[in-house]
Amino acid sequence: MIDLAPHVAEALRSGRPVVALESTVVTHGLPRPANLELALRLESVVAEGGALPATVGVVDGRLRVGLDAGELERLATEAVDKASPWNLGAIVARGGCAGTTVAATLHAAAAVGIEAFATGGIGGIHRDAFDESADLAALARYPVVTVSAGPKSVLDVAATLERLETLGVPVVGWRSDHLAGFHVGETDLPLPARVDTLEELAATFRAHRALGLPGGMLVSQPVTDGLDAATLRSWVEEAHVDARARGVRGKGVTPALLAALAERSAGETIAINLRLLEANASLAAALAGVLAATPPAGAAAAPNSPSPKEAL
Ligand code: PSU
Ligand code: MN
Repeated sequence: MIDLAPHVAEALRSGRPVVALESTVVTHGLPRPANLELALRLESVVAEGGALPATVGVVDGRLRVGLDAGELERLATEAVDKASPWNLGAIVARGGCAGTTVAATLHAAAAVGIEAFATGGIGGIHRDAFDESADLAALARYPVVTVSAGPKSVLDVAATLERLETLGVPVVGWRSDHLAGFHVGETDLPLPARVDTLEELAATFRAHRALGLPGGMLVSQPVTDGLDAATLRSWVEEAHVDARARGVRGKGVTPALLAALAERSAGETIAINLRLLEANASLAAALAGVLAATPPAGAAAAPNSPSPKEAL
C-alpha cells in the first residue's frame, strides 16, 4: 500500500543519501502560498545538501514516498486531511488525500528504509490534559533520525522532554546543550547529549541501534535569531485563549495555535518557521550523507556512497 517513487527506490537500493520530508507542515502548518513555496524550497535545500528529497503524503488513497511537483501542489492547494497513524488507514481506504504528520511520515520512512527525516517542530504534550501528539510514540518506535527545532512552542515543552526520556528517545543537541524551543533558539532545559560534528551525530544513532535499543533519535537544532522568550510567551498565552474561545479540539489544535501565533506576531512566527525548516532540511541532508557512508555493522557499504559533506 506504500507507493515508493522509482527514483527514491533506486537511490535507496544503491545506498545514496535520502531525506524524508513531512507534509502536514504544508497542508496545515503554513498559510498559502508560502506552504507550496516552502515544500519546493525544502526539496531544493536537501538536493543542494547532496541528498535526495522524498516528501511523504497521501494522494488519492495511496501513501506516497517521493511526491512529484503536481502532487505537492495538490496537497498545498486543496482542502485535505491531516494523517496520523490513527486515521491513515481510513484515509487510504476511502481514497482520500492528506498531509502526513511527523508520526505518519516516520512510519512511511521506516517502512522503505529511509534513515534521515527533517521537520520543523515536533508535536508533543499540549497543556490540556491527555492531548499528546502521536509524534512522541512514533519517535520511540521507528529507527529514523528526526531533525527538528525542538517541540513546537505552543506545547508544554518541559513535559514533552520528560516524556521523550520516559519513552527512551535520545534527544541530541546539535551544537547546543539545551533543548531548542522552536520559535526561540534555546530553552533552559538541559539535554542528555550534545554533538558538534556530523560524524558524532551518526555515531550516536549507530550506537543506539547497535545496542539493540528500539526506535529513533531526535536532533534538536536551535533556530538562529529566534524570538525573545518573554515575547513569545505572551503570544502563546493569547493563542491559547483564542483557540479555547473557538472551541478547537483534537487534531485541529496545533494548526489553530500556529495560525493564532502568526496573527499575533504579524507573520514573524511564519518567517522563523520557514527559516528553521530550511536549516533542518540542510542538516538532515548532510547527516544522510554520513549515514549512507557509514552503514550499520553487518550492512554492506554502498559501492558509490558519497564522502560526507564537510560544509556544516
Ligand atoms: N512542524 C512545523 N509545523 C507543523 C508541524 C511540524 O514547523 O505544522 C506538524 C507536524 O506534521 C507534526 C504536527 O507532526 O504538526 C503535530 O500535530 P499534533 O500536535 O496534532 O500531533
Ligand atoms: Mn493532539
